[in-house]
Amino acid sequence: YTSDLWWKNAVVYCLDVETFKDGNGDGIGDFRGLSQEVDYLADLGITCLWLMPFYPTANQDDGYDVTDFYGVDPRLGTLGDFVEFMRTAHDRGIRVIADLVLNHTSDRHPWFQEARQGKDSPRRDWYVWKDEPEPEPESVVFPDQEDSVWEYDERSGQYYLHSFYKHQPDLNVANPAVRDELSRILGFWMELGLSGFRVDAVPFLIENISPELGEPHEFLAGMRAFLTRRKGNSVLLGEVNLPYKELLAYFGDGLGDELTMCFDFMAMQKTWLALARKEAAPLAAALRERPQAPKDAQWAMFLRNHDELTLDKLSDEERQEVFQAFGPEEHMQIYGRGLRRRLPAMFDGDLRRMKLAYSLMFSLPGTPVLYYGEEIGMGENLEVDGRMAVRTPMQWSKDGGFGSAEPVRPMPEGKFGPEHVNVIDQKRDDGSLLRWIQLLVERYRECPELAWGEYEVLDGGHPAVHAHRSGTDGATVVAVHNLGEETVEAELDLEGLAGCQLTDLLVDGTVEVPDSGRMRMELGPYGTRWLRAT
Ligand code: TEU
Ligand code: CA
Repeated sequence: YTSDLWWKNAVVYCLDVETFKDGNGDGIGDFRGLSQEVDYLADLGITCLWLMPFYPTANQDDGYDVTDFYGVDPRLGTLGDFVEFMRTAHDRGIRVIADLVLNHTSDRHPWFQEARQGKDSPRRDWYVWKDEPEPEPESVVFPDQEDSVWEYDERSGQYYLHSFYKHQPDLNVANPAVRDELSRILGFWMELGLSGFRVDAVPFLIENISPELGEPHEFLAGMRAFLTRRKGNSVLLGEVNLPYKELLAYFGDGLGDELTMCFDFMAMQKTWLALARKEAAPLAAALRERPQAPKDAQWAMFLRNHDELTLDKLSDEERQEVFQAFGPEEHMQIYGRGLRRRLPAMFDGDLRRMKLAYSLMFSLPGTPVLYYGEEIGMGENLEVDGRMAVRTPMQWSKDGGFGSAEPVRPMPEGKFGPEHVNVIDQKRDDGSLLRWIQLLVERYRECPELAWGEYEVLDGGHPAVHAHRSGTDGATVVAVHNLGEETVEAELDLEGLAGCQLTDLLVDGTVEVPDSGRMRMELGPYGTRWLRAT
């Protein structure tokens, strides 16, 4: 488990500098505030931070509309504050990756302002222009974006492509000059100490590269090679929300020379369906279908993210099952394909079920990615429009504790407000979600076979039981989860472990596998166990 493949069993934590901690009393989170809380993240056991975009921005898509790729949004601090934060994180052994938003810029980026001066602008073909709009995709990504991906620019008399909102014109990545500039951007931030990037909207990024201009995947392989030349063992964590069979190409197929890691959107969505049904089958089926990531690559496992639960891989009726199971209708505002709820609200504070969900996610083969606040069951504010409803300020103490000023962003209220859900209270409570996740992180990091090992989905002997084993020649973990609220008896066929003493990792006990290799165990409501043989 050499460190140069650190991503294989990292524990990634996603946060937005703007909503984490305010260090200068203006009510907006910043790098100075974040630096104050790196110890908190180290105590949690986090090994890698994914920072959402912190570049200068028009701030019309929470930073995913960049106006300068080589700077820091002045609201969040200076480049000096950024470098100081990087040192603070590295001093505690925490790596940092940044969100790389290369599919588009803000329409206020100087490059676009120059390009739209006219058809003969030297920057014109840094973007994608047509005299007539080309065919539209069958659906746009976000329900609140324009329903066309072509916008007519009066000034220069042509349409420009925008895969997302019209204020986000797509860069023309087919243009070699653009690809050179993208390399400069990667190089700049790598020089400032990053360990890689989370790559935004990858399928959209490479869609403009037509085969005659070199394989679209050559672009990703080129990016990976560039990073490796600049700094070995850096990662490209790709947001590729596609079915498994299409997704494999983004790893670089058998070579594994493109994206280092890909989010497992399918397992996330099937996990929610399994949790809704209180049945393991949907998740077991997905994990059995999932191809092994190439040797030096890895799946990134998650339950929540900043774009909400898109659940777009579920059928309409399956999605309704999830919505019905996790939150009273009157509170639920269905946001297009997504569900504007955070995890705890969906369990209505049922701590046992939340703990089960995280034990499942952390034990699934791959690298776990937490979205900030999940570790304390942070709520949402449904009065806030769109995806910003799940991007509320971190809740540090009963009075919020965000900084010396009231946070500019609205806080959650009611039973998920800071008076009920906050870091300080949960640190003091042995039974809290925070302490549970700390335990899961600690055990996960002790068991690299959970991430590296060959895994096999097991028959748990009961519809509500999800079980799988992950092992290498040195160690094996058998993880067993009761997805329902009835006590059940699981029955596992643990061939090869007959007669072994297993360590019960979540309760510090031991159990012995019978000589038959068939193991029975009772699991209480939402009961979960990680059993390790070494
Ligand atoms: O989101 C892109 C995105 O959500 C799509 O990849 C989607 O998952 C897919 O098309 C569904 O099939 C990223 C960021 O996460 C989001 O916050 C930004 O708003 C967006 O890109 C634009 O930068
Ligand atoms: Ca501030």
